[in-house]
Amino acid sequence: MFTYDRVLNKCKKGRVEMKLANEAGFSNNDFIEMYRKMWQIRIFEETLEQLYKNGEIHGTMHLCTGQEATAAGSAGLLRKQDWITSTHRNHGHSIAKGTSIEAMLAEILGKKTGTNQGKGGSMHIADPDHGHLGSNGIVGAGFPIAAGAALTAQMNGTDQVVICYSGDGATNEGSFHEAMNLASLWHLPVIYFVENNQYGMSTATADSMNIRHISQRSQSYGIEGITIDGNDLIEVINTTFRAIQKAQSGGGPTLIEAMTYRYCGHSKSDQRLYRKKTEEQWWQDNFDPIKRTKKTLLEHGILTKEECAQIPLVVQTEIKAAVVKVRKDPKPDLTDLETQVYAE
Ligand SMILES: Cc1ncc(C[n+]2csc(CCOP(=O)(O)OP(=O)(O)O)c2C)c(N)n1
Ligand SMILES: [Mg+2]
Repeated sequence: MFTYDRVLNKCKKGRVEMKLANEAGFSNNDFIEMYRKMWQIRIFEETLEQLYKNGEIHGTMHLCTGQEATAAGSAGLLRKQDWITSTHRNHGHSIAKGTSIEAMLAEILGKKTGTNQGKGGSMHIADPDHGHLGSNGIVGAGFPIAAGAALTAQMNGTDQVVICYSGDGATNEGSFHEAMNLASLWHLPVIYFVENNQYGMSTATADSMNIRHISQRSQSYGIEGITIDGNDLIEVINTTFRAIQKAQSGGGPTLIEAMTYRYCGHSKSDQRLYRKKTEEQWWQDNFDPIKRTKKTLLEHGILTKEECAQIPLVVQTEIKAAVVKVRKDPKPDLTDLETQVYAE
C-alpha cells in the first residue's frame, strides 16, 4: 500500500520503493520529471491557443489545461511497451506517454513531419512507437480498442498493460459497458481511467447520470472502482501504480474515476455560458494541479523556489523553438493524399 507520506518520506531519502515491472524505482528525479511534464502539457496547450488565435490551426481542438495531473501521473508511469488509447482531449496523454511535442505540433499544424504525417490533426494523434494506439474523435470508441489491446497482451503472455482514457460523458455510451463486461470476464490487463472534468460538452455530469460516482459503475461488472482527486499528482500516481501492479499479476481491470476540471471550453467554439466564472476561479484557486505539485516539491525539499521557477521557463523556450522549426516544415504532398489512409 503506497500512501502519500510513505512515497514522500522515501522520496526525501533519495529513492522510493515504487517498482514498475523490471524498471528502476521511483526517485526524486522521477517526481521532478512529472512536474516538468505537467508544465509541458500546460504550455503546449497555451501555445496552441495562441496559434489558433493567429489562424495557424484549422478545424477545432480540445485542450486539457487544468487536467495535467491525471495524464502525467498515469501515462507517466507506463513503460514504452505499455499502451494507451486516448480521446479527442488527447494532448496531455500523448505528451505523458512520450510522444514528441514537435511531432504533435507538426501534426496539429498539418505538416508532413507530424505524428500522422499531417493528415490526422489534433483529434487523431497516434504514435505506436511509444505505445500510443491512437486518439479517437468518436466518444467511447477507445473502450473496446483498449480491451482488444489488453487481450493481445494476455494472449502473447507479455506483462504489458493498457490505460484507456475517457471522459465522464463517455461512460454513458454502450461501448463502455460492453468493454467493462468483457474486460472483467477475461481478467484483462486494462485500466479504465475516466477523467471526470465535470462536463460533457455543456452538460454537467450531475445532469447526465443518476449516480454520485462513476466508479460505482464498476460494481455491475465485478471490477474494483475508485474515485480519486485527479488534481493531486501523488494520489493519481499511487492509484494508477496499484492498478498497474494488479493488472500485471492477473488481477484484471480497474476503473479509476479521477475528479478534475477543464479550464477551457469544450472546444474552440465554446463560450462556457453554461457555468459561472466563480466556479472556474474556485477550481483554479484551490485545486490547480501544477500549483499543488509545486507546493509538495517545495515542502519536501525536492526542489528550491528558484529551481521550480526555472522549469516552466525552460519548457517555454523548448516549445517556442519547436514552433519556429515546425512552421518551416513542409505540408503533405498532394500525391500522398491516399497513402496511409486505407489498410494495405
Ligand atoms: C459517439 C459520439 N457522440 C457524440 C459526439 C460529440 N461529442 C464530442 S466530445 C463530446 C463530449 C464528451 O464528454 P466527455 O466524455 O466528458 O469528455 P470531455 O470532452 O469532457 O473530455 C461529445 C458529446 C462524438 N464525438 N461521438
Ligand atoms: Mg467530461
